[in-house]
Amino acid sequence: MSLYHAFSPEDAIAYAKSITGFFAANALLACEEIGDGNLNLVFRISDPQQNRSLIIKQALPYAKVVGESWPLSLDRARIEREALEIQHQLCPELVPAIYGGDNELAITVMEDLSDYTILRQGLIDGNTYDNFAEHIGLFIATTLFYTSDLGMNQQDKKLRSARFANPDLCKITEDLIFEDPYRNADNNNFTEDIRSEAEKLWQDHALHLEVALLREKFLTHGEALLHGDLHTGSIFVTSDSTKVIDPEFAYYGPIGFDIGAVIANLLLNYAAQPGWCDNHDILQERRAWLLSTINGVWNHFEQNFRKLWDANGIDFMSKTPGYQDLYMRKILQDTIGFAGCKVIRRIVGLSHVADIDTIESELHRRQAKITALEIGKRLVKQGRMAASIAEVIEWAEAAAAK
Ligand code: SR1
Ligand code: MG
Repeated sequence: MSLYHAFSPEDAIAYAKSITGFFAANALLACEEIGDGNLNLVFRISDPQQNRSLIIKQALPYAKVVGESWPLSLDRARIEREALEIQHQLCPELVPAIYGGDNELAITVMEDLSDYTILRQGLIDGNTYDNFAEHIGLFIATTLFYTSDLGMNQQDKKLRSARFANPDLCKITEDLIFEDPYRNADNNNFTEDIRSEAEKLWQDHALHLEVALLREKFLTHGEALLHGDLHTGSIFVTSDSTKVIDPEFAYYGPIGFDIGAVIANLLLNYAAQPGWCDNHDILQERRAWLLSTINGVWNHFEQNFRKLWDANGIDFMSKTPGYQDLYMRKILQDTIGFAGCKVIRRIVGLSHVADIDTIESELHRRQAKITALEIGKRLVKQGRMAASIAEVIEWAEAAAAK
């Protein structure tokens, strides 16, 4: 019989007490469920007297955002924990510590980051994080290089990729990002004031062709062990530290997908800015910071990835002159295309972003959606021809000026 049951706060406290050595045996523990994502329960268990705390994350057997009609495999908790362990080993400063877990209960026990802010909320509040681009560029380059055929034994990689097949969560991405926004799907979710824009997406065959090519890459290009859902809600920040969480969508996929996720979410915040800031100069400053951060994310990723390749590339053929440049160009183009898809899905698809949906003014909210769609479509349509990240900056500025 399966041990699995969805935890109550009391169950979470009992489990936390059973972890040897973390809390004192007689500690009076408090627990709150703080999960605000689409899929899981998240408990924070603390001993206020000793000022010690930890997080227990538990997968539910269905998508919380929709309900029991959308079953999901509990094995995603194991996948998330194993991905976190690999990422923590590669980037200890940039990933929370993992204290343990249980596959049958679908839980992971990890470091509490309550003194950090979720990057999405920090950006909505108008904060800027000057070390973020460097940190996330390093995280992406290191985790993707050392899990790819360039940086790890290629037979071990094949065995590892089998442990990260993750079909249920890949299906969510395949449907919600690469299909539903381009047809009149039941799962779509958009306001009536942008219906005509949504309908344009359904008719745009040039756009569909590019999305089909990107979808094919997502389905077939197992380049590296991706985080798989690297939006600004999966990243904790302070002014000088960054921690990446939530890799439950981890699987072997195309490298540009993770970089595209970060860039897409910075662009969504960029499109939303007039809804959060009515001072023209401050608005321009924030937008300039977002664009220079996008530039920085790509440049830090590229520099680190090339450096790792030159120093630690594992095989003879990957040192062939010219190969690295072509590879990096392909990643850039994939990154831009995936970023475009990820922007579009957050406007018309099932799951949105608070950057836009919580803007108070209806007028600004609508305008943010229109600007985001304009940027997203351009990225998807032109990504395959792009030669530099500067083009993304140019297209974002052009859409915002309309
Ligand atoms: C049904 S899950 C919807 C979205 O939430 C996650 O964060 C992923 O982005 C997924 O697509
Ligand atoms: Mg998540």
